[in-house]
Amino acid sequence: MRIKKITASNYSIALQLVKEELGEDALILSTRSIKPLNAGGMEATQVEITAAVEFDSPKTEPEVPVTSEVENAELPEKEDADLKSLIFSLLSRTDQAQSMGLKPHQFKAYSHLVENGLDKKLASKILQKALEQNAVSMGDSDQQPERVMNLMEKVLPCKGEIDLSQYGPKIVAFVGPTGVGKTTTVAKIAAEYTLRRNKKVVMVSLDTYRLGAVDQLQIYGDIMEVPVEVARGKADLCQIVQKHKDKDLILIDTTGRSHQDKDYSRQLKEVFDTVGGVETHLVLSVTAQEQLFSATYNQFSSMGLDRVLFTKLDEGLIFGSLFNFTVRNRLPISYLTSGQQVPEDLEVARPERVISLIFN
Ligand SMILES: Nc1nc2c(ncn2[C@@H]2O[C@H](COP(=O)(O)OP(=O)(O)OP(=O)(O)O)[C@@H](O)[C@H]2O)c(=O)[nH]1
Ligand SMILES: [Mg+2]
Repeated sequence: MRIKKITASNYSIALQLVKEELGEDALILSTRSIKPLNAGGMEATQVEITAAVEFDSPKTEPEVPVTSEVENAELPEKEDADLKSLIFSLLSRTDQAQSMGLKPHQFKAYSHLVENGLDKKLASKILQKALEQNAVSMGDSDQQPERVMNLMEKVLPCKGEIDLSQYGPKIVAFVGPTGVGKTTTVAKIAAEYTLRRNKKVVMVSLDTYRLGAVDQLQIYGDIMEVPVEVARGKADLCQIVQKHKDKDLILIDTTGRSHQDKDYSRQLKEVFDTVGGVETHLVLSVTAQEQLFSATYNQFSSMGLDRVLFTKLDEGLIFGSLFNFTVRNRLPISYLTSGQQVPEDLEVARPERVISLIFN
């Protein structure tokens, strides 16, 4: 292996020099900004890239002078990190994968994961882990997708269906942004437990905010012959829970609110704390931007979320964001929905299903 330090006035020149000096396969080991020795505060900051190449490749003489030994004063860490991320984005995907220590035969899997929305760092970690775990046999690139899929299945938290094994009624509330499918999902779950499992279910609407919200739930209730209650606050909800203490499952539908409504989760928490023992499922639509997932998580996390439920799989294009969100926040997935039909388009989340979505 040949290691070389290249110094230049900016990263794009330095990168060009690395390629000229060490060839296209050069691996970037580190980058930093430096000030030349004796810089009296007037001279321009330079950048340094340390790169390596496994075998010597043909090189051409650089057009810009290269210095390899420069005593230096480093820039503040944040600035250095920004520059590193800038240079990282300038690299081709192959270079990026190489700079993360991935082997050539892992590039394909890495690219596939990233194209399907997986966070680059997570994708790299998964592949590195797969390599560690299969250090001997990993050379067999044909089997790599299965190995990576198996590993991803193991780290993806899924908690399965609502568990009714506890004594007394199970209370489950569904919270999340507007229009993600909370009410429809409540109806689907009510139908599953009433019609298919013969359980006693009640649906409660905490949504008195939006016109027609109660009617929407009531229509489902009438069709399925499942009672529907409306709670206007914590006292109402306590009474309803008391009234239905003989039921197996109490499903609470809530108003959708924008992630900017910071006070909303505090209000809901107050209501649920008064009732006690409420399991909370955050409902997210896979059609939303990943940034909205994070903003919504920040909005609701203080109330104590127990599960995440993803809707509108039928409208989604790429599914890496499910993995990113769930693994990052360690919030287990409960259900997935993939259509408007009640109760058909509901399934209990299983890791292999989510991972197969990512791998198409
Ligand atoms: N394609 C598709 N549409 C869905 C799915 N789930 C719900 N919908 C549709 O999404 C729209 C909104 O559904 P709602 O259940 O009213 O959503 P909500 O979260 O209760 O909305 P708000 O109460 O206004 O916050 C409706 O047209 C549903 O039929 C799904 O899995 N796939
Ligand atoms: Mg609703």
